[in-house]
Amino acid sequence: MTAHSIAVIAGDGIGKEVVPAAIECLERIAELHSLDLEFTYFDWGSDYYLRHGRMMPVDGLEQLARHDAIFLGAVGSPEVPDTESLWGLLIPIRREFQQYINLRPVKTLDGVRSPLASKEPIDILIVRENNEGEYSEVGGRAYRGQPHETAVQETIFTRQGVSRAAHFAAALASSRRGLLTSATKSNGIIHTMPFWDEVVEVTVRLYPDVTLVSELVDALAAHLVLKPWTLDVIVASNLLGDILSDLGSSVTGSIGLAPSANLNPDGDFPSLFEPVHGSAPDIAGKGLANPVGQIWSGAMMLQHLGHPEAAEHLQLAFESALREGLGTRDVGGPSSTAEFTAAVLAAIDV
Ligand code: GGG
Repeated sequence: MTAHSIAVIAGDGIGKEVVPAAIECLERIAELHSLDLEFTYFDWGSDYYLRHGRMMPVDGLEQLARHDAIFLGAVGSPEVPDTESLWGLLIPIRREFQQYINLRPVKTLDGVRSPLASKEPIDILIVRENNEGEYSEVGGRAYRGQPHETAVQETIFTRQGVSRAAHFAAALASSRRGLLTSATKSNGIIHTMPFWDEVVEVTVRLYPDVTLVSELVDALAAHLVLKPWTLDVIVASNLLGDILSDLGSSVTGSIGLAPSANLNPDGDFPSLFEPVHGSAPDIAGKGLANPVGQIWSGAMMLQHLGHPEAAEHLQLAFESALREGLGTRDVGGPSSTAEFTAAVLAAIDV
């Protein structure tokens, strides 16, 4: 039996509902595929912050480093400043463990009500650069409270950072339809974005079977809404990738569907798997949360841990529950979080 130790952080809001739902499915899959998944639970997040003044303990990263993977729900609470919840937990994990790729699939799923339901199937992989770019702590505020108060925030791109994201995306495109679209805004952002374009172009030249198209992000946003089926792999900076993936998943039906893998492709550190959505405090505790993004993230984790058959089994199970029209309300279905999870468990056993 293969053993994997998995650190579980349900976090905040609907994270506390979708993580247990996904763990139930993972446990059933583990049983059927003879996998030994050892889950260790950490009560870190905004409640922990309200008790201790920090999102995780001082040695939190050291504790996580002992695990093979991290399974996260959501972070963010109305009672804690957003900067604290993100920079106190998720961003340090992504950085410490060199999870420089955030892979976010955007895919049409049968049985999901979508604003674009009548069009072609969508199958896009968004590769978001995950360690630098617009998510930078370089900057500051001056003259607080005065009329000339000023805020400065620097964007940081490094040749190494852009190049490794471009390599990852180009290799993916090469294994698929061979089309790589790079999101940029080089006409307005005149230093960092042309540098991004230059490094991506030089890198992708090493993949002769990949066609690179650079699109201004505003045009790409429209493209994603109007003709998403013509896109294959998208590579984008930290902020642009985040925005495009929320948009993409909404086009396929709901942000609640979208999974993500924060990958350390070099395998030196644990990777982290989380849905794209946040903590959604407005629906938390009501049984309305869609657990698909979390369950799908679990399938991506199984794939990453070297169990493609188990991953596919889980993927087919939630796709089948959706196809039967048993989705949650956000995708036009009748189910609560628990009812949909029960439908996935039943599909696993078929
Ligand atoms: N699923 C994790 C979560 O809570 N994400 C919300 C969020 O705003 N994440 C920021 C980011 O991915 O940059």
